[in-house]
Amino acid sequence: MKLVIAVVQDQDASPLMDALVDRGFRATKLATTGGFLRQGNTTLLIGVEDEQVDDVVDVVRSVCRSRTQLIPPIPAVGRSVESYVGQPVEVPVGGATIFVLDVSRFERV
Ligand code: 2BA
Repeated sequence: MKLVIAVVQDQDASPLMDALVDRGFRATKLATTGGFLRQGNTTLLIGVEDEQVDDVVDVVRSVCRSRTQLIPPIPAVGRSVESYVGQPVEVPVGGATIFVLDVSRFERV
C-alpha cells in the first residue's frame, strides 16, 4: 500500500476531492500553509494500493492548475507601511507537489 501526499492550491482542492471520490478513492483533506509564501494551501492524504498510484497522480494532474502568486513588497525596517520597498514579485505555484510513501501497516478498526 502507498500513501500519496498531494499539496495543492486551495482553489483546486474541492474539485480534486470530487474527482477522487467519483473514482472511488478515499482522501483526507488538511488545511496547510506553504513555508515559502506563508499562505494557505491544501494537503490531501490518499491511501491506495500500489497499482492505483498512477491513476491518483493522473487525477491530480488533470485537476490542478499552475498559477502565479504575488509576493507583496516588504516594509523598510522601522518604517511605516507607507514605506514599502520594492515591487511585488510573481512566483509560480503548482499544479501540485506530490509525495508517494510506502505504508508499512494500514488498519481501519
Ligand atoms: P510554498 O512553500 O508557499 O511555495 C510556493 C511556491 O513558491 C512554490 O511552488 C515555488 O514556486 C516557490 N518557492 C518555494 N520555495 C522557494 C524558494 N526557496 N525559492 C524560490 N521560490 C520558491 P510549488 O513548488 O508548486 O510548491 C507549492 C507548495 O507545495 C509549497 O508552498 C509547499 O507548501 C509545498 N511544497 C513544495 N515543495 C515541497 C517540499 N519539498 N517539501 C514539502 N512541501 C513542499
